[in-house]
Amino acid sequence: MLKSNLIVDQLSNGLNSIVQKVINQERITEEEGVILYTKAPLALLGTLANTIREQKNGNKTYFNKNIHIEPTNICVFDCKFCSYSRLLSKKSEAWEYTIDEMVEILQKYEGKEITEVHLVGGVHPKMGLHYFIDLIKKIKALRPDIHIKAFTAVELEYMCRKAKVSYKEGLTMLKEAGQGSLPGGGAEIFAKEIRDEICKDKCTSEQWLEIHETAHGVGMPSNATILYGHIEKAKHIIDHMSRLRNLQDKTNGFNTFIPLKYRNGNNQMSHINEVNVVDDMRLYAFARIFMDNFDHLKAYWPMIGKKTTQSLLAFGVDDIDGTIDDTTKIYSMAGVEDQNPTMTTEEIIALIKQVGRTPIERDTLYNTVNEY
Ligand code: V47
Ligand code: SF4
Repeated sequence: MLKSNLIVDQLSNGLNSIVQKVINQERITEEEGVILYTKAPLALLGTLANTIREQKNGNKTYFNKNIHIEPTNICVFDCKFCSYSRLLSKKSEAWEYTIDEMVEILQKYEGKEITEVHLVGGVHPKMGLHYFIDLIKKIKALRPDIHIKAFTAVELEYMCRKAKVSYKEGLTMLKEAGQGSLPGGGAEIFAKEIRDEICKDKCTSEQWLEIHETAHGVGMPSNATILYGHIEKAKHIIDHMSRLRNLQDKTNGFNTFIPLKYRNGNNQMSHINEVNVVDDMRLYAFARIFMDNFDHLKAYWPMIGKKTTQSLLAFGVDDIDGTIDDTTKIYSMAGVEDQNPTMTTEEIIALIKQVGRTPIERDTLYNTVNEY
């Protein structure tokens, strides 16, 4: 139990009973979540989140050694927040790698200790299920030891539909080729009224959840995300987290939850201001409190920035993703500060140690690779 009765005594009744539940390690409801998220002072959210973080993960802060391969930025969909995709009509700013070119990217890492390839891109009409099965087999042939975390539910929905296979069939074929898990992208905001505004034409929330449930069923764990800080309200954030919490109760197949801050560079929603760092901290701390059945909370440093990542290690976060080696364009195209995201192992270790945490290199499934 937390010893913060002094703080609790000072709170108004509505908040007091909810905070007491959190202290007693009882699950809070969606309604209670809305009150806590909107009314609790930041310091209180932070104290609760940090206590839960330390109960679950102690002082440990996880990172991994990974690279991203982004097969293409051509996409048949048109999400309003996306700074990265190019429609087929705007091919001048687009790329589409061949399988050989992607294998060559990986060949450059021969002898280097990366444990994960994060393979995600736009939804290209000509890159289908069998193309990606071939790619995965070739990556595995080159580096059998590497974990392939590949394809958002958005890409999977499209490739299964085009190949006329069920999600279970498609995911089983990818798993047999060597895919290990799914990343968390494409979730955005599940509430229909918001999803219809920001990304109407891609997979629905129900399809996203069904694909992740099916992946868990065939033995592939996955991550989950939320895209926050645009037109959504507190009730949409909590509805989103609640749907993920319910699925986690059912399958226990999610490795981590990753809040993604909306960045407003070069997209159709650029008129929307980005939220401030206090809003970031509230969101992460609340996620740590509400998502009680998730073991890990990840701050993806290329998107949120290195300084905020350090602060978030006191607000519930226990994982900061990987070394990346400048292999992703998603966030640099959205205007983030760090245009060439890469950190050496030494830099990641220093970033974590500077704020008094213990760096742990993990693999994709959170097995310890090295302690520092
Ligand atoms: O689904 C796109 C987001 C996601 C913007 O699973 C944006 O380990 C902010 O999911 N501002 C894809 N976000 C990336 C993703 C991810 C990244 C790192 C690790 C993992 C993991 C998953 O990027 C999209 C969307 O939510 N996104 N545009 C933008 N302007
Ligand atoms: Fe395509 Fe993904 Fe960008 Fe949406 S977020 S337009 S699905 S690349």
